[in-house]
Amino acid sequence: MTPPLTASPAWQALQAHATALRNQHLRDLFAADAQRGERYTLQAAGIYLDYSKQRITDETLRLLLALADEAGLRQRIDAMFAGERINTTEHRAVLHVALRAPRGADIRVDGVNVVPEVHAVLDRMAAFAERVRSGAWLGHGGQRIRNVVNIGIGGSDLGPVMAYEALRHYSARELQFRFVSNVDGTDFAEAVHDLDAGETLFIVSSKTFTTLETMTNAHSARDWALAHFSGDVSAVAKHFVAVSTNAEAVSKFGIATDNMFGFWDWVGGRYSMDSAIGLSTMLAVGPAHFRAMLAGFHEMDEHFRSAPFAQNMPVLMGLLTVLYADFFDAQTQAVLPYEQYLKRFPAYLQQLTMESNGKHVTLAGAHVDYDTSPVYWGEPGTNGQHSFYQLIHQGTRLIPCDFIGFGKSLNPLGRHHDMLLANVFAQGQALAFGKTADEVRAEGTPEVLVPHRVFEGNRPSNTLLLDVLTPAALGKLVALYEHSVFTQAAVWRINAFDQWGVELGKVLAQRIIPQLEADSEPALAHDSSTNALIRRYRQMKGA
Ligand code: G6Q
Repeated sequence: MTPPLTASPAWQALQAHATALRNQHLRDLFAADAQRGERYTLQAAGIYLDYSKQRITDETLRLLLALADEAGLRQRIDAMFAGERINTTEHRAVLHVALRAPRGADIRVDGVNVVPEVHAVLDRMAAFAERVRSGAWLGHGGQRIRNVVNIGIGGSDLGPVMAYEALRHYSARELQFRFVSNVDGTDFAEAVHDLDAGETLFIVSSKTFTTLETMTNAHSARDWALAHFSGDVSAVAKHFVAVSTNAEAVSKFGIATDNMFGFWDWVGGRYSMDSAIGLSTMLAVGPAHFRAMLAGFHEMDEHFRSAPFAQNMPVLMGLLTVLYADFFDAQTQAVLPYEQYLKRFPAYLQQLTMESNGKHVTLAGAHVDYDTSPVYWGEPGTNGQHSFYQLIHQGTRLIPCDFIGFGKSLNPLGRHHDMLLANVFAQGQALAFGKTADEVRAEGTPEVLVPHRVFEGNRPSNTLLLDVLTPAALGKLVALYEHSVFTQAAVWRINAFDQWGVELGKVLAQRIIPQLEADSEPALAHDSSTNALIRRYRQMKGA
């Protein structure tokens, strides 16, 4: 029997090593090695990673790599690419890598090559996108489509929103894009407030086509559109398309399967922005840019699959996350893109990382006795600097940071970009090296203020540099984090591809909905708090 992770030789060795490591300061590590800032760097798929400001030595890296070997990471990677059903609790293969495999590649599920199907859907999406973008696709009343509203939630929303914002520079400006996810009616009402239904296309994006929020919004959208067309249901065909794996439910809703773009059960929701779920992205940026994004994803996939672990960027980043979560007690991880277009990237990553690795049992069902995913969070720079960075610099918690910067701006404007990048470098520097009491005193600071102005430093960070935010660069970046998450899960022996934790609340809500809607006072048998809240709400709404 395999010993528990915490009893394994690699884990134990790392634990012993980390005790000494925790007392080492980055100032000393840099002082001891003039080459450190160049040695602990890596270039892969056009991304430059500087991890020299991590609290590591050669020995730490050796032990982390041993942990990856012991975890069977190589075999896990091979199993994913081979289409094995590594999502064991749902008995599914995990093949988002097939979504971006080039035409002609061969990736099999149960002996069937899925790549031709992937490209067949991409081709249909492209033909549709071209028709809408060129104005050949007309609304029911003969108007050109000017507004695209994606209705979806979770994995069917966060990727599309993030990618739309990230690639806005490349988008067709004559089309407006809106995203509706929340079951709060305000989300839908505000999204369509100023839109003309005659020139609006809805994409109902739902893998299952049963999700409460999405179906509720889709029905409201249908009502809203049909009100414009005096109830003429034939208008649905021109104003609604679906992205789903559930053809039956799609046609029941009234969307012809001709207007449905499919995907497969081996694509997890949070790994689906590069499937047909990315239809809004393709409508925005066009098929060529979408394919360039897929090529970027693929380049990182190939790097992850083939690079030795010591030079494997997602592997190193994943292992560093494990190091801080389990050996430095870091509770969170900040992702700080210095690129305005990536403003929704942290929100996207929250689902990717936390829904994947927020797990408390191993693949075998045993309760873990170590921490799994940290909380991921962040905001685009430099805004965060004027807000929560205070805590990162001088608070009591260790928060590893990923800084993401680009060599060129898509909107070069005077000195802006140099100032932006100066801030990236300055923040990493301040976090790592801080400012000692002697340095503070030397500036003439009154003694009483010295402790307040000391920066302890020794706060770790990665700096990721890319050339410019292209569709390909976005693909590379997303794949980098996907595979970092995969690496973490392999070490933690958890299933990164299920999400049972979102089920309970959904089931309970289904029980409560009729109690809120009932005409007469329902008999309630919940706990006393839930009972009282339901009664109070019924009073508030005047039931
Ligand atoms: C993602 C999750 C979840 C899912 C949504 C929407 O990995 O499974 O966020 O994407 O619940 O599901 P549907 O696409 O089925 O509506």
